[in-house]
Amino acid sequence: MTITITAFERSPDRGRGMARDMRVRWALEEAGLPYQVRLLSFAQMKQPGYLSSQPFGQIPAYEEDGLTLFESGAIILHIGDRHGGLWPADLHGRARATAWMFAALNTVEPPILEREMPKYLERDEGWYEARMPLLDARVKQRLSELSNWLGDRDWLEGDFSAGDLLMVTVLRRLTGSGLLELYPNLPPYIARAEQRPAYQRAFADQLAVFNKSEQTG
Ligand code: GTB
Repeated sequence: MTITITAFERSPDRGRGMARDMRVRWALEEAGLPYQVRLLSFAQMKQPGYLSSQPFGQIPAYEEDGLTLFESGAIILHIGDRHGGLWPADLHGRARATAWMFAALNTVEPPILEREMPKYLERDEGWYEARMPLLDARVKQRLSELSNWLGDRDWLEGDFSAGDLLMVTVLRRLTGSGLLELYPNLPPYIARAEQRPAYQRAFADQLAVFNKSEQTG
């Protein structure tokens, strides 16, 4: 069994682990699976050959034993189903972890991305300053609800699961915004996850790719 994922040959996040290969790398490390990485330029991601693996020309894509997958959430569901290690063995435990995976991707991530995009793309628009408080408020609403659920738990449900893995990768997008710190249990939650050996290995590996790309120009 050989697992191959795709990633940026030079990540625009400069090795901060914000791109979506990070969550797949982390899941593979949690599951104890070795994997290879195929590095792609932006131009290669848009080639017909790659679009047959990832229809939207994005990273990550995933290959294993003749199966090609795209969408980081679907990839992580597959890793957990096929190899274990990402949620409890019982059906209810899997269902609860899956609910949190969808919550991360479908409920918490969208307002975070909606807030982030204008910062890069629409800063010069006349409405930018007026719109940001509204986008901040939508993020804060979700963070407040998440913080209330988490309370003094270590993880969203009992033990660490792929729900936490995805939630933390989503929350990390807010690093430096000052919003996470408004909810005192969220920064320690993220820090707990980042201390996991599997996270640290995944982070180091993606950072090494970026550092190498800097050296080779
Ligand atoms: N829903 C898909 C999934 O979860 O797999 C989304 C995949 C996706 O958005 N991939 C991005 C991509 O390939 C990279 S991760 N973009 C190229 C394109 O669409 O042409 C998104 C990302 C990029 C950069 C930063 N950053 O610089 O901080 C963070 C996240």
